[in-house]
Amino acid sequence: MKRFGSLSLLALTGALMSCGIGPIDTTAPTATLTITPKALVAAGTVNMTATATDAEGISKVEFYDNGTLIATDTTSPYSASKAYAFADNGTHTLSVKAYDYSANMGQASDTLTVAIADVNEPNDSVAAATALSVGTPVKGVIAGQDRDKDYYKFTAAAGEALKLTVQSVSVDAKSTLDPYVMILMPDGRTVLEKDDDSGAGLESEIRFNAPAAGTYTAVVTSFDIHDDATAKNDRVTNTYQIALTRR
Ligand SMILES: [Ca+2]
Ligand SMILES: [Ca+2]
Ligand SMILES: [Ca+2]
Ligand SMILES: [Ca+2]
Repeated sequence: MKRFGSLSLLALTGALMSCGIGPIDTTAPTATLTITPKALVAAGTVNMTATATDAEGISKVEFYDNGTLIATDTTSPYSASKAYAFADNGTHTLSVKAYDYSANMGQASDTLTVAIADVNEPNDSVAAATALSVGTPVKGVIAGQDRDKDYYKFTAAAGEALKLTVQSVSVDAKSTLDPYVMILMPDGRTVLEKDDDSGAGLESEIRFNAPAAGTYTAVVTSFDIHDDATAKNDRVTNTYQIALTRR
């Protein structure tokens, strides 16, 4: 039996050699990944460059962001790029998978930190409020300080029927914010209305009629900061969108 087996293997090897097919490749390619930059504090593009080597040659290199395929490159130098915006805040594992012609795969990865700042900061007082107009939503984040509050100002006519919403996961599935919002009268002190979760899920919504013509202020923060005078809630993933509409 042994003799028969080795003869068989010899015959098979001979047949493969005569067909011009070499030994079966089971060695995975080696890969490296370089990402530039490794951290983003403003919206921008990240460039990924990979090297991949294999005795048999490389058939393709795939680029992934948190496990999602973003690009495939079949020619060296292997590269890809991706634009990141506010809603991408958080940690991203960028990785490459390099394949040879026998489907062996070698991989490499690195970490990208996206912490894009709230462009409306500092908006921590009535005097520094960001302008908000009907029909034009504004995006922000409760981050950058232990107890961030974001102030927005808008004008309303007497009796004007309006709706103010502060959405978190509805507009950014990765948002960690449980929003809380308060509307101040034109004196900048008297609270007209406040809301925690009248919107979808934990999101805030206030429907109101402006009692008088003037400039009102909306103050956005997290429920934690509102509820606990010592709570700290500083996360780049505390993203939200504030919007004012007529109803
Ligand atoms: Ca190989
Ligand atoms: Ca903020
Ligand atoms: Ca602020
Ligand atoms: Ca809430």
